[in-house]
Amino acid sequence: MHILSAEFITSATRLSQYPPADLPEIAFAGKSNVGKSSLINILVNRKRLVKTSTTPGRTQLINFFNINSQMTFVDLPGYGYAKVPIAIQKSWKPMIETYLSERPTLKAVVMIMDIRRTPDEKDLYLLNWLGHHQIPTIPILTKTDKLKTSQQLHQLTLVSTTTGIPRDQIILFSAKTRIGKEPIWEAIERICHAAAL
Ligand SMILES: Nc1nc2c(ncn2[C@@H]2O[C@H](COP(=O)(O)OP(=O)(O)OP(=O)(O)O)[C@@H](O)[C@H]2O)c(=O)[nH]1
Ligand SMILES: [Mg+2]
Repeated sequence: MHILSAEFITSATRLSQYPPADLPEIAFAGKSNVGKSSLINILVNRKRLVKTSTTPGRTQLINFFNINSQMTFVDLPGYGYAKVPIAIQKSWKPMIETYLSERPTLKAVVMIMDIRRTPDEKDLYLLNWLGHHQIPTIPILTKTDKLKTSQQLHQLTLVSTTTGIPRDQIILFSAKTRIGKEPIWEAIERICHAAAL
């Protein structure tokens, strides 16, 4: 994908604040601090289109980005960080589930997990929820630069077993080395293309 433009559109918490649903949309989901915003920046070749942070729970709104006037990327707030105020933690579920179930142009969710961790009940809940609602899911294991190749393969097997996702469908990624960038774009373009038919 050749990126000509990548621009912030708006932030939202409620349905009434979403921008018009006029382009195929890809959402990025995962735990707080897992690297969602970093992954989006790499995909669109921008250093700081999306704010990243070492403080987990920074992205607390649904952020919409226009990519090439061709598709919309949506950076979803991360879940599962204990230090986020309880009121915000509680608002996460309805906020995300409303977005995921009510957005007519949503084509796929890029589901990002840390390669060093075993998916927990929150990850599994979201994966099941997406499957139940028949929303295509692109599973990513990120921060691969933190592990040796042999450890990466070990974790890949573990994640595949825990989630039930076949090994060959899980994409290994690193925002540091940029490995996995092309396979993620291919998966996104395949889904957008298929949805357009
Ligand atoms: N080594 C390494 N660090 C990464 C990678 N991806 C992200 N990080 C770091 O992880 C931290 C969190 O990254 P973000 O992209 O802000 O994570 P996020 O999922 O958007 O976080 P929230 O918005 O708080 O939910 C930052 O310090 C990033 O630099 C990666 O692939 N490798
Ligand atoms: Mg973020």
